[in-house]
Amino acid sequence: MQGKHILLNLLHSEGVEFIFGNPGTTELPLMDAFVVENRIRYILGLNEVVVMGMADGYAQATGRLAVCNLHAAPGLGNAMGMLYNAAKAGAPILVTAGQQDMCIRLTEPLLWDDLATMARPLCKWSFEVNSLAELPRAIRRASKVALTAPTGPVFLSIPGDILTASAADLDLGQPTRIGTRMRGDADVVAAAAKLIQASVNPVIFAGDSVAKSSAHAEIIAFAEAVGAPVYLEAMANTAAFPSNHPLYGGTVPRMTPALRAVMAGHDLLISIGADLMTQSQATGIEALSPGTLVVHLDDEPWQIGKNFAATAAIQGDVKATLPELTALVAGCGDGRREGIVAKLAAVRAELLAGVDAMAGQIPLQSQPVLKLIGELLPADAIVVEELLSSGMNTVRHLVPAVAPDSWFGMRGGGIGVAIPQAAGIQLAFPGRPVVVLSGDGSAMYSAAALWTLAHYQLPVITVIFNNRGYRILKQRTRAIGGHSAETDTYVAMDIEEPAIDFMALAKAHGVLGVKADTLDAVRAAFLAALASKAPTLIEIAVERGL
Ligand SMILES: Cc1ncc(C[n+]2csc(CCOP(=O)(O)OP(=O)(O)O)c2C)c(N)n1
Ligand SMILES: [Mg+2]
Repeated sequence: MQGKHILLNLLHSEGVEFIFGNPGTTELPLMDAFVVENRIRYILGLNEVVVMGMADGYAQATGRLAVCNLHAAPGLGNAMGMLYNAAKAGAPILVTAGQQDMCIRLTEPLLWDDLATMARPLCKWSFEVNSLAELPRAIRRASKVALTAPTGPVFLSIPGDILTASAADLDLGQPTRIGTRMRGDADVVAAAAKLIQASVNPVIFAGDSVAKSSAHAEIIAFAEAVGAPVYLEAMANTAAFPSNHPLYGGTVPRMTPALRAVMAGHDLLISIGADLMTQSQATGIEALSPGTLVVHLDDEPWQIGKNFAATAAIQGDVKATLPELTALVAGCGDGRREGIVAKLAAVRAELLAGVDAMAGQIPLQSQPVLKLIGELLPADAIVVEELLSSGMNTVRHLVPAVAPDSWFGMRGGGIGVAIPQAAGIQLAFPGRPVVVLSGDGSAMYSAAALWTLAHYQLPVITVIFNNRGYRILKQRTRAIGGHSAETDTYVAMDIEEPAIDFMALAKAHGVLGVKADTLDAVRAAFLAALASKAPTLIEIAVERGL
């Protein structure tokens, strides 16, 4: 049997459903094998940003192994930004790249480079397969490593002559899966419970590990027992805590002064799988005030105590570990829970009243649009959010992020990921509405993903909040208080002259385009897109002012 068929057999036995790819000469034997392959589907992206973003979306939303196949050094190079995002999100992806044949490697042929070294900083394991005989062990190991907590991308470089070589009786081996429900150390859990009981005003930060562990019931029971507000981690990605729960407080700001304001008055920080604390810029102020006690539970030991000492440091799976901790602190929040709920409700009511007060404005403000979309969103929808200035810390108050697999957004901060991710997610969940909320600037990094939506008839609704520029960068430039702030001039942050013609862009890629510049038009366009079950791009002109 030839290497190309052996590779597909191995991937099939690892449970792989899709290979997201963009082919070149080094992948041609594999593409040839797909002519007779009917178990795994090859999904074409028109560039590697799209390919890697799709694999990321699929892997995050399912927790299953995604495979992407890139073309030699330039293909891997193009994918690196999205591989960075996938690594930050811990997405279990087997990244493969076709390599030039081993017999000419030494001559440094076109498109060749040291692929394993290129990928290594962003992957848990990175290796170039050197013979067909090595391939089964390499695929088995790579798949296991990607899916083992903390999950994440791995990389294999596969020279073309491995795919064309033949082997008669190669032992393909079997998959290995390490059980994921690791319980934390009981002594440390008991120590954490003591800290929580002694705390006067604890606060909980929730992160991706909660959603990955499907631990909503467990974190809700814990938060209610402790009687503490729950915020999502700074680069909030998943719905780590349901945004419609009365103890939901919002997302943690990504700038330390604002974060310190959230932390004011709290004597204990309990991180349930949240990273402490990804900031988007240096401010010269530490995220936590000195002496703040920290309880940290995560399956990722690297994150525990990484920047701030954890007084009680528990390595374990959230779903498996939290019930024990909850049992030990039962009732300790009874005296304060109602007061906290009332305070959070008042903050939310004020926010919503402010949003309603903006509802009549034209050009539309983003927040009333988001609130409307939140009202129209079907309960089983999956949102992929890349809104920047149009979303910031309030988006989940307006568009509910409820189920652990219902929301994905910007874990790594490399923009252009949302439309590709949505394609991968829609392939995994064909029956569920998938909605992208994107800035105009972000969408342009991977607009070619629209073609994939059209080609495979993936009914993703892509909503573009078009303020014709990089508004968040203007806001941040103004904040540094230099020439831009003095003159209200921002260099290279407008997308005008020409403005992007999103209707033509949609049409060029085979996607229906609709413009909606009033709330009524947004409602009509969104409902029509949901009903049509066809990929649709809705462009909404929103406020440009800072
Ligand atoms: C790959 C990548 N390139 C550049 C940036 C820097 N960047 C951050 S936000 C932003 C602009 C986003 O514009 P848009 O999506 O229109 O959102 P807006 O700020 O207008 O709300 C840019 C260029 C980035 N984060 N990632
Ligand atoms: Mg913009």
